[in-house]
Amino acid sequence: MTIDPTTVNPTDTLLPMPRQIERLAGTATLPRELRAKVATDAHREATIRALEQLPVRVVPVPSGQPAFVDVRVMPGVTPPEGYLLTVRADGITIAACDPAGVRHAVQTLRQLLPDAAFRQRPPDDTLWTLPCCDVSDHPRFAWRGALLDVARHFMPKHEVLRHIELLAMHKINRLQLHLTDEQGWRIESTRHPRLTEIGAWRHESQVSHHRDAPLFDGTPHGGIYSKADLREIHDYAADRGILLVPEIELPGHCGALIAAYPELGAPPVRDPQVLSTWGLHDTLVAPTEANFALLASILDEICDVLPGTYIHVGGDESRLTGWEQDPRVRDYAASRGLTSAAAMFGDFMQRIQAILTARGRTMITWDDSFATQQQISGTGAGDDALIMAWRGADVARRAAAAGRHVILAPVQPTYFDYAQSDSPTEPLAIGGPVTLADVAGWEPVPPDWRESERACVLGVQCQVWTEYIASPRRVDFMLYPRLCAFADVAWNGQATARTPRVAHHLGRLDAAGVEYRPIAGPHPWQQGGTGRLRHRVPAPMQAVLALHAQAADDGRTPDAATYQNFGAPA
Ligand code: TNX
Repeated sequence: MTIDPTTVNPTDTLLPMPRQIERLAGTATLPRELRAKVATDAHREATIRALEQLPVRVVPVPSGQPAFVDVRVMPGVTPPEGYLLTVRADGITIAACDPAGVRHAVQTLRQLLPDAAFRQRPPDDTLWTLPCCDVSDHPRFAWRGALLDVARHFMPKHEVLRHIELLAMHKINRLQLHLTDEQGWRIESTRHPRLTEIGAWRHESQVSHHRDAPLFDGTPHGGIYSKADLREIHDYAADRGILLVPEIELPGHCGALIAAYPELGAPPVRDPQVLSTWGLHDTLVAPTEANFALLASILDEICDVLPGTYIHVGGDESRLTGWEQDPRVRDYAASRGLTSAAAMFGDFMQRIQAILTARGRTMITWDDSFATQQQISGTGAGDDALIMAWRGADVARRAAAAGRHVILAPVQPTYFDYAQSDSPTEPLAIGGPVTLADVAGWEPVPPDWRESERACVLGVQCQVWTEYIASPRRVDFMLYPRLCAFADVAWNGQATARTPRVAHHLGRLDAAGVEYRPIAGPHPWQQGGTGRLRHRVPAPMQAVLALHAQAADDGRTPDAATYQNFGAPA
């Protein structure tokens, strides 16, 4: 299906596309003062807030009085997050089983209006007309996530809030904030102030591609979210139906943490620094009783600030050789009868899980951690931590076959830090390409999976890692429009019409002020030119990943030399 912009029918351009939509004769026009009635007291405030996304003034009215919009929240009326929407010339009804469903219905309504409905200050002279229709809708996946890496490059709070607004527009319902890594620790701590005094900034950043001679910008970079900021981000997201999932990396990707508290590092590091280079590094957090006590205290403080169900604790890309070189770790392992690196890693993750379970939280890890568990126990079953599978469908299927809940986040095609085409007009990127067509054509669960394996798939997630993405403008460029196609996959829009709908949807993004990459290629000012962001041929990521898959399944992480052979980050 192609969408002809001259005869376009808004019901053909929705993104994500609802399950069922029937266009009826006639149109409705929103009154400038939108009288809204909410049947359920419990959800009145949330509903009014959701309706305020529409470009008119919302006036709540008590039951018994005439209203243009009538909202009912009734358990069981749809599957979770679903809604029934009717638009008639004389009024609109929304029925949903939960407040999330109401919000999604309002997002659909907004897309049925002219694109100007997406302006922060909608124009006064627009007639807010929409087609009469019946919509019946609910999502395919319960987990429709987006990861934003604020550790490699800090993004100011107001930009994170704006990012949340855009995710909600696409019915994304999870924001994983990658808050800690080698290159930065972003969370205020009262108990452990060195975490931000030391860990929240680095002297400079690597601006050279991993194939070039190292080049640094000589400019300090950093940033902190105070506890109040984080709580605000959490609440702001929750108001929009998005659950904030903090990611605290352990035991690898911990350079900033170890710079702040060097006693955590294994092998011992004399002058640990927040790293200004990208790629894999050798130092891990050492498993010792004292270190677990410190980690418990750090995680506890984060749990005090963020009430969400899930905490992601990384577990990826940990080169275990670091532990073997540390006598403290050898003593710890001996005291617990741990005889292999894999057993030590499994034990480490279990202890972190115990800390989170005591706080009523569910742990999430990258799939490397599952692969290690599988080596130890043979199955990897019997653990309720969620597995986020980044290395592809094979490891995801193994986790699902073991009865583990899985979130599909494969590099191809959900790594939106990768270049969007192989054209030299694309600016520097860490890998790729991942094209819009790759995303639009993605079927997350391969057809040969068994029913029992499919049932373990919680959902899907896309990621923006920010090694080479230093500003929110660049985040927009990398995310849009690929995120639009991703959102449609996550919700279950019709694959055949996906790309034309994305093209049409760009008008809404324009109105919202999103600096997306045009489908035909980057604007001149979005290209790398001849400067630091000049285009480079990306590393052969499939080969790098195959290497990763093999190494993680063998219980090791590829060493720097192997990486170098691929020209990939070391
Ligand atoms: C792999 S996915 C990583 C990140 C990098 C990303 C770059 C994963 C669990 N680790 O640390 O930022 O690749 O594309």
